Amino acid sequence: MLNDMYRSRKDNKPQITDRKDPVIWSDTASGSVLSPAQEDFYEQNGFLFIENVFSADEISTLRREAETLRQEGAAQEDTIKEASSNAVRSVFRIHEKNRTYLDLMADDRLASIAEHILNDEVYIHQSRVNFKPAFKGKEFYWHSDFETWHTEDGMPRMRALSMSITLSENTPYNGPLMLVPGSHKKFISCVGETPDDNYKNSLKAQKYGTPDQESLTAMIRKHGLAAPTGPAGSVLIFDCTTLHGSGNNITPFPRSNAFFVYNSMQNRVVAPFAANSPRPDFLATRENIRPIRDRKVQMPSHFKAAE
Ligand code: 6CS
Ligand code: FE
Repeated sequence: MLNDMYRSRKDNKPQITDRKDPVIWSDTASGSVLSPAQEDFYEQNGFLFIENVFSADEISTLRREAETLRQEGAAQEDTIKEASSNAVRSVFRIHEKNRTYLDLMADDRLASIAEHILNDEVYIHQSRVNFKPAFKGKEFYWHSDFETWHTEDGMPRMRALSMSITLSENTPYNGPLMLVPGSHKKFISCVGETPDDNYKNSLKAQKYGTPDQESLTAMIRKHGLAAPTGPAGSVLIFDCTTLHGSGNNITPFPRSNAFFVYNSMQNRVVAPFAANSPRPDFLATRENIRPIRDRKVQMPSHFKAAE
């Protein structure tokens, strides 16, 4: 068993410890696709919001394909419904089910940034569309993605990041993703052993692996909150450990975002650090891990390619 550098869900009280990994793994002076100011902002805050990365035409294609995934997914295990309605909350492994999203994951506007920050070839640990539908889109409570990916998926180090592509306008009103700037420099351990098959509940409403209110209050009092908003076609890049969450969407306007989680090929998942068994492949790629540039990344035969 690899040394557990980030203990969580094993003790009866929470602990805030320092991050043991770099935020930007490459020498920031060398050939970055980000400006020095963008690099500095990301290193210090643990996220970076870039507006208007994709054109209106590209976004309308992405929205059309997301709608296809939403309708097709209805009865599949990788489609999660809201707890309080039949509305679709998330569809996972979009890069395996749809040619448009398979191409998007390797789009240079995304992949080259991930490869630079993680200083390695990368693969997709997880992909999804979170629909946060009008009126019915429910919260994603405060959490650090890495705490779950480490304890339940077996991700060893903090050498992964998420890219969220806004498929609809993210406004201050329709449940924008909120982040705690600078929280990625600390690791908050959580209390409470992981129940078996936890994902069957956590993807609807996360209860295990969420920071205690005292730690959250301390972090938010110290660092404040940010809720980047902007037009469809923007990209939010955030470190695997940055604390984030989002509230209910009670407006008539959906807040649908596509997410790709890029993980370094040197940080492939091993056995879970605090769960009895690994989560299914649609949540954490485990079989057939290949760099995204290896275009032989085939869609599994059981998914038909989008036209
Ligand atoms: O458990 C996970 O992997 C997912 N849960 C949340 C709330 N964010 C990251 C990821 O989608
Ligand atoms: Fe998350």
